[in-house]
Amino acid sequence: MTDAITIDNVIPRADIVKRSARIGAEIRNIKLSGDLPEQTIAAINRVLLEHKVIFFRDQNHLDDAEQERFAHRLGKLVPHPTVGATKGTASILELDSGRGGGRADQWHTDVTFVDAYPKISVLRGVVIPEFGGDTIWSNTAASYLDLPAPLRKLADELWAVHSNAYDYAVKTRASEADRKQFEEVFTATVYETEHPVVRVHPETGERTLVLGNFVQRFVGLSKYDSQKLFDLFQSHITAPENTVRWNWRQGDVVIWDNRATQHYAVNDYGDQHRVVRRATIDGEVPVSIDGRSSVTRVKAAKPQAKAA
Ligand SMILES: O=C(O)CCC(=O)C(=O)O
Ligand SMILES: [Fe+2]
Repeated sequence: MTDAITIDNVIPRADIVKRSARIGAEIRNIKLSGDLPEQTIAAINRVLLEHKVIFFRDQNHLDDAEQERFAHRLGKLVPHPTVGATKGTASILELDSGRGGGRADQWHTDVTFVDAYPKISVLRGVVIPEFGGDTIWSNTAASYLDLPAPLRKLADELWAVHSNAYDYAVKTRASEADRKQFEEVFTATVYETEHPVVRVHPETGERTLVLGNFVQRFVGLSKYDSQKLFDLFQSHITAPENTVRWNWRQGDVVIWDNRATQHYAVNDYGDQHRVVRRATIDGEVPVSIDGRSSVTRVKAAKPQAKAA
């Protein structure tokens, strides 16, 4: 077999089905497990770097443990810094539509409020509604390249402050009670981290935009100017041409390169139940195009509210 028809001599090209020109491919005929040969893992990683998000149908054989055994082959598992991991797992974060924080209906890159935020997320569809509940990903390398030159130049020089402590009421459509309970856990430790708006991808060398819902403001700009500029950049990132949309079935697994994407879970399934579980792989501290690293400025335990 030659490389012309296979990836790394293991995945036939015919089993890689692109889902849009700029982002997303489905990989067929692979049964994910912790026991896959090293060559297959390397090939999956290569396809991931190229397409940014990859989709696998029919992985109903996976439970939390096997999902993590597979994910661990892609790197070191890391729990969510404030929410932690589901009991008995190293990193699994469950998103349940019936609970606070369970509907990720905002454009974001996972956990950018810390410096070395995760490089890869591996998400499994556990309970999928009959209609709605798709997830959308956007390619932040393609959207950088697609920026008009003056905006690209501006992005190259800008840094942004990311935090997990933001006004949840403004940014989510969840109910008041859900929001409060979630917010308390999610912000038990408050982080503020400065990232370059443009980072150099450590594996591909591509320039990618680092923005999304954890951004509070740009360094050196007022909140007011920051908001307008943020909206402008986000509108380029989320342009439909830079995105791909996945209609989940139970047992699907989706893997994204969290260094080169944002995503949004569409909240259009009403009160149907939806559960997805995410295993997360530790990332590297981002580096700007002029070689400077991201810095965490604040990491502070929030004082507990005293009972009256
Ligand atoms: O619910 C989804 O489809 C995506 C949830 C999400 O943002 C995540 O798992 O990081
Ligand atoms: Fe997410």
